[in-house]
Amino acid sequence: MTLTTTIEDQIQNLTFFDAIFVGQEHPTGFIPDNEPLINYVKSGGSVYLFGGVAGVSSTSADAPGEAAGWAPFLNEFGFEFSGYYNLQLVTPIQSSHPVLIGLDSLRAGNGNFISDLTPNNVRGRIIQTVNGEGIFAVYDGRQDGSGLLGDVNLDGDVDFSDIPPFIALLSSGGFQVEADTDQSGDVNFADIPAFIEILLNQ
Ligand SMILES: [Ca+2]
Ligand SMILES: [Ca+2]
Ligand SMILES: [Ca+2]
Repeated sequence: MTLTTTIEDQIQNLTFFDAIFVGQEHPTGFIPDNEPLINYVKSGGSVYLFGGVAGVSSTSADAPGEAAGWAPFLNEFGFEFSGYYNLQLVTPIQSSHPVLIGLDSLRAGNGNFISDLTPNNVRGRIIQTVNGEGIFAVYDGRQDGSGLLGDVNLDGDVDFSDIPPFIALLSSGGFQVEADTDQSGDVNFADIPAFIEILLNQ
């Protein structure tokens, strides 16, 4: 594991890392060029981005600046940070998403809430809320696709032609975001009722 506190230098050479944990630099408020991070994710890299860094004191807190600084990266994957800090500390976890398995609660610490700008594209989505606001979100870029729930054959709409690939996926035990209709983080028989409901509502 490589720990660096100089993101200015490292941001241009990300392929060196297996995964990246990154946020605004403290206390300078520096936010690196988002473009290398976007390219890193698109080429298969994993990034954990945290918000709520603020400055050296509450008087230098700049939540709108922090939200704006990460907007290119977040917008690329359908998200945006709120322009204020949420005062949220310990968050009870109800999510069944795999990244949160085994957790009853998770301490965040006064960050920016996160919104999903593309509710019809579940490749990027909120996985835990607090009072209706997004506090943790994921973007799953393992495969290209529409991100439309139920569109298992990835042709941009949901119809009966999505049934055979859905059944094939159930049999194979594979994963695809579009087939995970109950948004649990895996594809299994529990996804059948929601899949049928989506089909019938088309
Ligand atoms: Ca989305
Ligand atoms: Ca389809
Ligand atoms: Ca599921």
